[in-house]
Amino acid sequence: MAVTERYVGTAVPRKEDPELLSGRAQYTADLAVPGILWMEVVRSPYAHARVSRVDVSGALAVPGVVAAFSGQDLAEDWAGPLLMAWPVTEDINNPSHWPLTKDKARHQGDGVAVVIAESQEAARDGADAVTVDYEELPVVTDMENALADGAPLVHDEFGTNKCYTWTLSNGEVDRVFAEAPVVVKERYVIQRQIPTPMEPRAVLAQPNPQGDFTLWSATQIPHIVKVAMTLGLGIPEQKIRVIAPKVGGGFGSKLQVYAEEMLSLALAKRLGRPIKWVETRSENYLATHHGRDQIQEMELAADADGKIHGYRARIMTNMGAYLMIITPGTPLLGAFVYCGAYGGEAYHVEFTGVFTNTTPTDAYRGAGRPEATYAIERAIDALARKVGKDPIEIRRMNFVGSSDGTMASPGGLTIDSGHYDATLDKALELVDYDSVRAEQKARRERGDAKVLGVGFSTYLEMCGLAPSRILGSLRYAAGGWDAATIRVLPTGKVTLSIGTTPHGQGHETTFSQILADDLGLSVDDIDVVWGDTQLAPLGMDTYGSRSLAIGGIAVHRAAQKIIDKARKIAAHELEVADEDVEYASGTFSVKGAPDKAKTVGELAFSAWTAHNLPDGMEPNLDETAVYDSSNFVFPYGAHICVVEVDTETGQVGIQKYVAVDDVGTVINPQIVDGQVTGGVIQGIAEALFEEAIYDENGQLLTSSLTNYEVPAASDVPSIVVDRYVTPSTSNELGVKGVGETGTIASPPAVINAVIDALEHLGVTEMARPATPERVWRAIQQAKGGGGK
Ligand code: MCN
Repeated sequence: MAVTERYVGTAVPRKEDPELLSGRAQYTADLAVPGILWMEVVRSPYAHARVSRVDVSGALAVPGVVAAFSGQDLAEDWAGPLLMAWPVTEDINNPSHWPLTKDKARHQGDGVAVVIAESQEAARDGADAVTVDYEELPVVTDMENALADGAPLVHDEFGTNKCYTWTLSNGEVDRVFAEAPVVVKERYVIQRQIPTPMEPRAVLAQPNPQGDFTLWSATQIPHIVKVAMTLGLGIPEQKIRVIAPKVGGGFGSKLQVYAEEMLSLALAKRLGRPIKWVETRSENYLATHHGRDQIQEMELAADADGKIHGYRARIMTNMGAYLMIITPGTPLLGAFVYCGAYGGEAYHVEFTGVFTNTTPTDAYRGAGRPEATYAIERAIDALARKVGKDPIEIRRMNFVGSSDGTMASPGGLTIDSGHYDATLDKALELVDYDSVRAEQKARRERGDAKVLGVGFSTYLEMCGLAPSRILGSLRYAAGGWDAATIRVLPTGKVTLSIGTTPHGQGHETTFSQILADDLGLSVDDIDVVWGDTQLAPLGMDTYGSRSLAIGGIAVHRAAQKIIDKARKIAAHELEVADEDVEYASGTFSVKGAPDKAKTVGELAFSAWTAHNLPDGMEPNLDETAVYDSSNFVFPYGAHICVVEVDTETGQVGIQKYVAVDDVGTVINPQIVDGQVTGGVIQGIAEALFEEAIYDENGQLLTSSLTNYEVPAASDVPSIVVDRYVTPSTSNELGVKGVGETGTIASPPAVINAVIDALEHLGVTEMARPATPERVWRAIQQAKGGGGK
C-alpha cells in the first residue's frame, strides 16, 4: 500500500500472525533460563477444611526436591496479602487472602503447600508426598443457602457470608413502581462459567545478579502485577520487571494477580534461583478465577402499552471463597446498564456479594455487562408478551433516543452517541425477517417437530475503562488512563511503546495503522513494544475493551506531539514561521511553496544530530502521551438469532445469527469482525453449552474439558457480521470498544429465540444453558406432562 493511502478503516493483515501461526511465538511456558527450579502447588482436595498439620518431610525425601513449604512456613515472606483493588463499600467484609492458606482451605484447589524441585516431575512427585491433615468442615456453594441462618461460614471472622451490599438509585423508584399499570418481575440465574483460554497460566521468576527480579507471567496486566508484587513482597518497585510474553488468550481470567506470581517471586528471592510454574488444564479449572454466577430479580414498571418508566434489579453475586483483584467490583461494571439502550425515569439496582466455598469469581469477558444485558433483554421480551406487543415494536418504542451526540440514560450515564432504530433495521434486513417469520408460521401450521424461533438483543454496552475520576468515585484503587511513547528513530523508522497488553486482540496492527496514518508512514515502518514494564513502563494494561478507546487515543495524541515538534524543526530549517508550515501525510511544506518541504524522517535525523535545532529545543523526536478519558464509550447493536428447536429431543440448533454493531470508527474491519465473531460464539456457549457445576460437597464436577462443554467449531454457525457507524463523542478518533460486544449481546438473543420457538407450546421461561434436557423438560412441563 502506498503510504499516502489511509490505513485506518482497512483490513491490514495482522502483523502478529506470522509469528503466532508459524509456532515461533514464545509463551511463558516456552521460556528457559539457566538454573530453573520447578514449582508445584499442593492444593486442597476439600472445599472446606481446617488444615491442622502440613508435613513436607515426605516431599523433601523425593530425589530432586530442593525445598517445600506450608502456608505457615512462608507467613513471614509476605509484606501484604494478595491484591484486592476494588473495595466497593466502606464496610465490605474483606478477608486477608494469602498465597497459601495458613489456617483452612476454603475451596477445592486452595493452595496449602508448595514444593520446589530440579525438574517438573520431581516437583509433582514431591507435591504428592506432602502430607496434610484436613479436618473437613460443612460446605456451602449455593448463595441463597450461604445467606441462610446457621450456614457454614467461609470466613469465621465476619459472622456472615455476606460480603457487601451496594446500591445505585436514580429517580422516584418506589412511586414509579407503585403507580405503574404494568409490572414485569423475572428471575434469572446466570450460571457460573470457566473462562478457558487456550493457554493456561504460567510464571517464571528470575533473581538477577544485580539484586533485582524479572517475572514473566501469562498475564493481561503486567503493570498492575508489578505494583502488586511490591505491595505483597516488599521488594522495591524499581527492582521488579514484569514481562507478559505472548499470551494465549485470557478473557479476563488473566486480569488478575495470582498466588503463583507471589509464590514464585518469593521463592526466587529465598532460594536465589529462577522458579518456573506451568498450570495444567485441570488446575486452571480450580485455581484460575471463574466468571458470572448471579441470581437476578429484574423488574420493569411500564404503561399499559409497554412504555417503560422504571427499572429495578436485585442481584445476588457469588464471590467464591476469596476476593481477588476486582471480585466485588466486577458485577458493578454492569450496574449502569440494567436499562440497556432504553429510556425511563427511575432506576434502582442492588448488589449483594456472597462468599461460598467455590473458586473465586472475577472478570470474565463482559464482566457484569453480559449479566445486566441478559436481564434487560429477557425482561423486555417478557414485557412484550405481557402487553401483547411484538418484541421489535416494544424495543423501538423504548429506545432512549437517536443521536450523533450525547444522550442521558436512566442508569445515570451520558451515552456518547447511537442510532438504535437504524441498527435494528439493518439487522432485520440481513436476517430476512419476514421470510423467517413466514417459515416459522408454516412449520407451526404443519405441526412440524422442528420449530423455529427468532430472538433479539438490542444491547448497549459501556466500556473503554475508564475515566480515572469515575473509577475513584466507585472506590477502585487504580486509574483508568493509558500511555504511548513514540520514538522516531534517526533513520525515520518508529518504535511505539504502548501501555496496553494484547493477548489476541491485534494491537500491534491496529495501533500501527493509527500511527502510520498520523505520521505518513508504512505500517511496516513501525515496531510496537508492549507487555514489558521496563520497555513500556507506563500503562494500565488490557481489559474492559479499553485498549483502543484509551490506549489508541494515547497513540494518536503522542503522534500529534511528534507532529508539533517536527513542525517547529521544519519551520526553523525552512526559515519560515511555524504557522506557515503545513502538514500532510508525513511531509511538512511551506504554504504556497510545496517544493520547500521536509519529511518526518528527515526531521527525525535533524532532531537526532541536533546541529541546528530551534533555541532551547531538546534533541530527538520522541514523545509520550498519557490519556485519561472524560467519558466511557458505548458500543451497541442489534443481534438477531434464529434457532431451530427439535421439540422431540430438545436439541437447539442455530440457523442464522446476525450481528450489526456500532463500534464507532473502525480501525481494522477484519480484526473487528474477528472480535465480534469470537465474542458471539462465547455468548452462544454461555446460552447453550457452558456451566460450571459443583456438587453439595463443593467438588467441581465440570473439572476438565471432557465435562465442561466448550463448543466445537461444528456446534456454531457462521455469524453474519455487519456494522452501523456512529463516531463516539468521547474521543477524537470516534472509536468505541469491540472486545466484549459479542459476548454481552448474544446470550439473551439465543435464549429469547428458544423461548420464541416454543411460546406457542406455552413455554415462557428457559434456564441456561439451554441444554437439550432442559429444553425438553420445559416443553414437557408446558404440556402439563411434568418434566421437572
Ligand atoms: N478495534 C478496531 N476498531 C474499533 C474497535 C476496536 O479496530 N472501533 C480493534 C482494536 O484496535 C483492537 C481490537 O479491535 O485491536 C480490540 O479492541 P478493544 O475493543 O479496545 O479491546 P481490547 O483490545 O482492550 O481487548 C480487551 C477485550 C476483552 S475485555 C476481552 S475479555 C477479550 C477481548 O478483548 N479477550 C480476548 N478479545 C479477546 N480476543 C482474544 N483473541 N482473546 C481474548 O482473551
